[in-house]
This record gives sequence, C-alpha cells and structure tokens, in this order.
Amino acid sequence: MSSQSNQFQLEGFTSAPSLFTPGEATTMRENVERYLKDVAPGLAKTDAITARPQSGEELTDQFVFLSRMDLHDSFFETLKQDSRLSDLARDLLGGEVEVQHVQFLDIIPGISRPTPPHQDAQFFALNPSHAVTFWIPLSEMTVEHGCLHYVPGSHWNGYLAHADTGSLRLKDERGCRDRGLAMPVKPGDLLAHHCFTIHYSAENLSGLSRWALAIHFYPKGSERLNEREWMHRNKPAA
Ligand SMILES: O=C(O)CCC(=O)C(=O)O
Repeated sequence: MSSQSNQFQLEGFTSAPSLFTPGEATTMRENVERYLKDVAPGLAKTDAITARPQSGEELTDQFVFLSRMDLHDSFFETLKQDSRLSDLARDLLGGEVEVQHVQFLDIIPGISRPTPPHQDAQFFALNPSHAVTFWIPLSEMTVEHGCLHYVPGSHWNGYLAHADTGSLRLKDERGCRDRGLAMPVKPGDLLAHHCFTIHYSAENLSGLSRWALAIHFYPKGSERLNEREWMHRNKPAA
C-alpha cells in the first residue's frame, strides 16, 4: 500500500506535492483565464455561476463556480484524462475508477463566502458512498488565502446531518474548526479527500482571488441514486 493510500484510509485525505510541474500549473491557470473570458459568458447558469455578494442580492459578473468544464473545452477534457490523476485515484479507491467532470471554484475576498464544513457524499449520492475529490490549487494557498482544512479521521463517522441552506453545510459544526488541519499548498500540488471527510475553507483575507479546480473519481460501475433516495438510505449518524 502506498503512503498516500495509507494516509487516505486512516485519515480520510492525502496530498500529492508537485504532481504537476510549475509550467503545467501555469498552463492550467492560463487556460482557466481563457475559459473565464471566452467560454463561461456563453454558458447556461447551471455551468457558470456568478458571485452573489454578501452585502446584497444583486449578482456580479464574476464567476465563482464553473462545472462540467471538460464538456465545453478540450483543454479540460484532456486534463481529466491525465494518467497521473487516474493512477492516484485507483491507488486511493482500491480498484478501477471513473472520472467525473472538471469544476472551478473561486473565493473572491469580500464577495464570496468561505466554504462551510461539509462532506461531499450527499452531492455524489453513490451507493456505496466511496469516492475521492481531487482539489488542485491554481494560486498560492496559505491560511491567509483561505486554504482548505480537513478534519482528520472524520470519514470514519460516515454520513452526518447537513442543513439545507442552498449549499451543503454540517448541521452541527461544533468542534470542527478546532479539529481542522490547515492544508497550505502551492500551484502544482494536489489534495485528495474521501467523500465522508469533513472539510471547509478559511476566510480569504489575502485580498486576492483564490482559484482551484476540483475533479471527482468514483469506483467503476458505481450506482448513482437520486438525492432523495440516497438521503432515505443514508440516515445521518449525528
Ligand atoms: O474550495 C473550497 O473552498 C471548497 C472545495 C470543496 O468543498 C470540494 O472541492 O469538495
């Protein structure tokens, strides 16, 4: 078993420092810039979501979430097929895998909120719930930039109750932030977490946008339920 797989099994997350070269990380960033300018403005709202500032209801023209980028652009279609990603996913999930879509997330200081503590399992609605999220930073990420935090070992508790607030958020966040481990990373690195691992981001105090890509891998042949059916079968442990 690799040390990454060992950490993933025991703690629910792992990292792959410098999985991509600095040149590849720059190319990814340039392609996101191109996509934001040339592709995102022509997409339906479901695939390109703009920021809603904390202070008001008016939407801005700044994109904070892009989904299914691989369907709209060949650079991201090629990225998701990168064998370094599928090799790592096979190692972590322990078998053959299926790659999902490429997503982009921006946390804009003063505009978008930090990500609250949550698990990804409900989004995926898989039976059984076993999947990995790869999170690829496109800018320097320290605590000040609002880096991701993982709660080590939280995946062992299975599914926990989430509040329905439009975005997923644990109903009971008490203690999460005390136990959360900051994961500072740089472009070229990759973080990986299990779908039951509690994770959240710190507030972005850097004054700079915080860019990342996310790509999910499921075990090959996973059964996907609709969210209601999944919720019915997965009673929260707390
Ligand atoms: O980028 C973030 O702040 C959150 C990302 C996340 O929750 C995820 O990719 O599962």
